[in-house]
Amino acid sequence: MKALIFDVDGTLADTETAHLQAFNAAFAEVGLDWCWDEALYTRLLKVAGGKERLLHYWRMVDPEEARGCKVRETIDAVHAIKTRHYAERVGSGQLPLRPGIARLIEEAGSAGVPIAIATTTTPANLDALLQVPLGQRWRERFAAIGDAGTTAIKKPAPDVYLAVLERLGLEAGDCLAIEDSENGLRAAQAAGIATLVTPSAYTAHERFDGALLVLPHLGDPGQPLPQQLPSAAQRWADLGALRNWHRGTLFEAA
Ligand code: XBP
Ligand code: MG
Repeated sequence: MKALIFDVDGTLADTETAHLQAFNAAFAEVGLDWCWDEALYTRLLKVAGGKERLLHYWRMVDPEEARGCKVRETIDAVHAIKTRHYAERVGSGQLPLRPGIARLIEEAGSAGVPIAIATTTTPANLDALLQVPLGQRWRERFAAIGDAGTTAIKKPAPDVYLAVLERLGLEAGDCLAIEDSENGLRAAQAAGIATLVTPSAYTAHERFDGALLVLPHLGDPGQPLPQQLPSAAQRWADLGALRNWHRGTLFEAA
């Protein structure tokens, strides 16, 4: 295992409630009578990408209007407002990283293992989410960053993972992806990358066939996983455990 590739939303942090609130704040600000609840948003999350999600919903509620000439312009404008609201919600670090994320980033840095990001979210959201927990110079810690600014075609297409592999100069078989959703798992699998899934509340109901392993989260010494991990002596996923799982020694004696 030569590199770790992290998804962002739902994986680095449980961000989707903040995204949902930001979408609803944008609808209110522009006077749209749309208001998404968690049940609807959970369904809409099957469409990766906020702009794509907005168009999908518009076509659901008003197919005729969603064919209008100003649709693209309107979606871009609403999404820009949503992105501003999202930054206001997460920009001062009120959204913590999920268990084990900061630890694994530190472990990889100390071991000289490159880490990367492969996300469908808007680049500005990365700065808002990561500049407090990982510091102002957080970008320097990642060998490659693939996001909605670098890759237009969203998950479950493999494009963002293929772009990150190219930037890393590594083969798919040399990397491990960490994801939270079925879309993300399918994107990484389509790129040939073994994937560990840590579902979020929004994706716990999804199917993760073919995942290397599915865990509630990565755990930390202070927040151990409820059960012993395969071929790991402790109840949190550290670099050694990821290496074993990537190498395929999932169920060797610990
Ligand atoms: C999850 C997504 C994103 C976010 C919203 O991204 O699909 O669209 O829900 O962010 P990830 P935008 O690949 O990190 O799980 O509105 O900026 O798209
Ligand atoms: Mg995700």
